[in-house]
Amino acid sequence: MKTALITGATSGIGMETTRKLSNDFRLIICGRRQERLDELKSELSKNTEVFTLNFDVRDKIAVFNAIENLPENFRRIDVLLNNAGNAHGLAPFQDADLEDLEAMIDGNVKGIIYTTKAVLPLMIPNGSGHIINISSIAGKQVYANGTTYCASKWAVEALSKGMRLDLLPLGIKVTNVAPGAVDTEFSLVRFKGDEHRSQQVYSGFQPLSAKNIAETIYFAIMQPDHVQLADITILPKAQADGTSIHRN
Ligand code: NDP
Ligand code: 8X3
Repeated sequence: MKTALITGATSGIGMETTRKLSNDFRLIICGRRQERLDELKSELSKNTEVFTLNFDVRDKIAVFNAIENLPENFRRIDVLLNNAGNAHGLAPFQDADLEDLEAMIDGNVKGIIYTTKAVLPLMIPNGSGHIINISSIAGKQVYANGTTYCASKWAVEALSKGMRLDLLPLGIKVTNVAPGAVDTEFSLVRFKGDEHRSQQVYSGFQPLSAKNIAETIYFAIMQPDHVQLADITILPKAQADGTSIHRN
């Protein structure tokens, strides 16, 4: 059985994709909330072997320690889902909290760099592999008050394109997935626990669900070896681009 490593498995897109993969892959599930990792592990252990890794993707040493010390039966990684990430705040650049901006660059960009650099030595010897990076519609189009979140996702787009070029001779595929509005804990985190503000983001239209994205990722992963889905943008029917949402 092949092995998949999923970052941000404790919530939203990462959790649903982990569930979707659990009939086909041995799983390494990552996040900071250990109790959620443990719950997911006990839920899925009837389907497959599950190993939990607790680290903050911003912490370079923690990322490398965790992945370098994986047990022997999890040391061949076939699929890496770089999903961990969040937005922090929604404010004009001049007013935005500097720590929020750092958290987005460190989590959404450096997190992918650290995790991928740590995983590649466990993927390259196989002569095959698949990396899926979760970008966003915010990686295609900049919107007001989201400057640094958008910058982080434009960087994910560049990382996906560049990795696809550099990993070409190594037989490793790279898929970039750019969703529009998905109803997860994303807005709750962006608005620092403000449930009312978070719910407003998804009001008056039907947003995507984490399951919709999980099924898309699964579709990309299950393609024949010679087929590489390079770039997938997925929007709710009611959304046309980063800022155009038709609400009732
Ligand atoms: P959630 O908030 O529901 O999930 C985010 C996940 O990322 C959690 O499992 C969280 O785990 C993990 N995570 C966040 N920061 C860190 C960190 N520093 N270290 C380790 N893990 C971290 O949001 P989504 O499922 O929506 O987000 C998943 C990805 O999808 C993100 O990259 C997001 O930018 C992207 N996205 C989301 C969209 C949306 O509308 N929801 C649209 C487009 C893209 P824990 O807190 O346990 O560490
Ligand atoms: C999350 C989608 O448009 O709120 O990446 O930035 S958006």
